[in-house]
Amino acid sequence: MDNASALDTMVAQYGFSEPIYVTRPTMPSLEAYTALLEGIWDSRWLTNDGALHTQLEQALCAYLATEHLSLFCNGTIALLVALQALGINEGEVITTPFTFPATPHVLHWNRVQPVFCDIDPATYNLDATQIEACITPDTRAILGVHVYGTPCDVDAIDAVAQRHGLRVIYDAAHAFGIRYRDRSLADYGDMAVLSFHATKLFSTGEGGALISHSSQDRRRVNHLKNFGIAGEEAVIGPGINGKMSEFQAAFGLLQLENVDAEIANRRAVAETYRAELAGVPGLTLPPQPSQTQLNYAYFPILVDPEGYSADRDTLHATLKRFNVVARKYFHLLCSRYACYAGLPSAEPANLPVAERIAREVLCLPIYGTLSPDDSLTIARIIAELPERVFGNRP
Ligand code: T4K
Repeated sequence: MDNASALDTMVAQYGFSEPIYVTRPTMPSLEAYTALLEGIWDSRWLTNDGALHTQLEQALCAYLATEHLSLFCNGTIALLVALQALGINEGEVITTPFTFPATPHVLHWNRVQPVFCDIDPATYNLDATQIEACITPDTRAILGVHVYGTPCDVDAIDAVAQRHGLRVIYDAAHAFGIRYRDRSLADYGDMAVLSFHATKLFSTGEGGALISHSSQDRRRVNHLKNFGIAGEEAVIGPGINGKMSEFQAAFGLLQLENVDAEIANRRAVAETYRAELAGVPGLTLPPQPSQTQLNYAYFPILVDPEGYSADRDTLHATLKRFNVVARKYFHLLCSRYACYAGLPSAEPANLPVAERIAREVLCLPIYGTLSPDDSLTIARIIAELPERVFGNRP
């Protein structure tokens, strides 16, 4: 049988009738949401520190075991405000190229030049041993990303920051609910930011939060996310509008009730993938960091073209034939975007590990409502393709 017919046979056996996306939000009960909407209608209070907003902030502080949390309209504006609140609005900030565009873009919007540092092949996060070599007299901070929820080397980053008087900010967009060494991962660094986008484990449609470490910092953040307004006739600085509305907060309150079940269901999907894909030559399964309670927000695999007998792009395209829409998070590297490619630190030769991971990574579908049968089928497709289709190539 030639490759095309072998693939047709497999698609007939395993293909899905509807697309299976990389993620789907688990929706709360519409009835429960409608009940909260009725309260909003009665009170006619839609945004600006409403009752549900306050309730969600308190509930999140309790769930994440953190004290100083500010809700935001999205994670990107929260990051922008974190930098402003820490006075980082000039010079350079060391960051990773292996992330979503929001991370370097918030630096650009704060007139800060991103300095890309290579990543660790085991965690896909900033390689802490290479940070020091990126420091110049203009360096102000380190902006780490806990990619896929794997903790950065927080101790080593902290040590470098202390030695050089730098601030540490974490883009913890992927890290909701993750505990590292018995503490919320979002609690590390001078400030950290979560995303509550529709594609995230815990979602308010659009939304996010900023975690700081003192009431003073939190007050400053809250002023900055409300145009700098500190009183009826007081504007303390050039703030922005980063507020979360009551509609988002209502959704969040209901999501929070389900978040432990969501993590448990995702964990089952991750376990199915691990069991089925563990022995497949050429595949590297996601990092399993120690002392970490994971949230299973992503399931990134690496595809070594020699071992697997097809490269990542071929697997990605072939999965689409089965209606499986995996995603290449994060290809292109941010250092490859036209707006950053001219920076000396963006030179691909400086970032060999990030370049390879971006070439090989593929995030498989994972979400709480993905059925055990469907995750098993996806794993079987990936496991059987080399022998049944790719291995047949002349
Ligand atoms: N830092 C990092 C490291 C991040 O990953 C992100 C966001 C941020 C910062 C910024 O945080 P926010 O400002 O967004 O709060 C998505 C998300 O838009 C983005 O939030 C997220 N990271 C990134 C990893 O993924 P796209 O362009 O891949 O999304 P999209 O629309 O292609 O959606 C992916 C799949 O999700 C769809 O195929 C189906 C499903 N989906 C999506 C939406 C929007 C749904 O089922 N329902 C939906 O409403 O970026």
